[in-house]
Amino acid sequence: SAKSVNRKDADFPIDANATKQTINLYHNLKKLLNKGIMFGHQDDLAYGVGWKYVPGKSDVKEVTGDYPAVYGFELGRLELDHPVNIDSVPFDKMRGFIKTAYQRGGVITLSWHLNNPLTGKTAWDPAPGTVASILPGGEKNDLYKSWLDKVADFIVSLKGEHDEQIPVILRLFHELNGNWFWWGKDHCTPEEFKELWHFTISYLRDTRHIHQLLYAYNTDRFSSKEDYLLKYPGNEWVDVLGFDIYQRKKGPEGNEEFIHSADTMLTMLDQIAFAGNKIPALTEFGYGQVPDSTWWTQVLLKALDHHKISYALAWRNAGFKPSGEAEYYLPYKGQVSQKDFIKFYKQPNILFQKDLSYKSIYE
Ligand code: BMA
Repeated sequence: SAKSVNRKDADFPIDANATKQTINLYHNLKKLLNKGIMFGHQDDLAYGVGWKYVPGKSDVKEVTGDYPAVYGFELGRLELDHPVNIDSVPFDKMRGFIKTAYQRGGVITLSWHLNNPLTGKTAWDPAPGTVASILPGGEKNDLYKSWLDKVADFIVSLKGEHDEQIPVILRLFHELNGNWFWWGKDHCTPEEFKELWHFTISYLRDTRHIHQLLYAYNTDRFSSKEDYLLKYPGNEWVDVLGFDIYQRKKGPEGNEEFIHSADTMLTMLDQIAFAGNKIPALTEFGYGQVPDSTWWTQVLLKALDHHKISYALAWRNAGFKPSGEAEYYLPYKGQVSQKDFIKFYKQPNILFQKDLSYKSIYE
């Protein structure tokens, strides 16, 4: 006899009214944990090293012949009604990239480096009291709600070929244990952070009735489970658990440090996610300019290999900035780690687009 399932106890997204495709995505992400780790890239379809907005182009595709499985995009400046985001990607182009990626069975995740609503400066302006100011009763709560409305409108505009809403993993207030963003470590209390999280999710889900989202909580590097969970909003409020990690130190010592740190944190993340029935992911990673020709198989793979995580998202191939400085985290054609990246690509447990399909992700 079919007993009715209590959704609170069952394995579902935190949004009890999530769309069919969103629920399917949630279950498929869990299923795929047994198959491998999906490889992701921020702004993959928008630009790469030495190019911008070439239809169909992608640095990952140029090197491997395949697209990533996960596509990250960024909402920063949407809150200001700007037509282009913080990294100069026009929002109407982004909508097109997201639709393309979705139709081929790619997973979409969005980050948001939103400005500081109290000072009007950037996300990197950690003015004291900013979080408190946007909570209900705070002087900037109305402004914050108007920003959430813009994000909501954009998300609602993401539709597939049958007018269905495109599911998105929304990665809010990332790297919350670092001190660089206004929502960061010393700039709000755990209570304030949790309230901000609850308010934001409630606003999008219950006030704006958006039901195409999975919500990702993600820290920067962390030292213990307690550290990771210090401001955790609770299992009722999060679908995906992750952290961000970058290799900063070059050479063998830097490599060892990265493997050890990533491996240690992934072990803790695996345990926390398993206990809470959540989806673990490496929500952002990179080694700037990948100066080590075998970094993919000798460093990253060693850190990832024993872990069941849903995806690993490499940060953006911004290329050469006006300052002359280059920012990229994946090889492009001719880059020193290109060959090794192909070797990494061929690992059976590292999944790119050809390993997946619309059916295996959204049905
Ligand atoms: C940072 C850098 C910046 C970028 C920001 C938001 O890590 O890549 O260049 O503007 O992310 O995407």
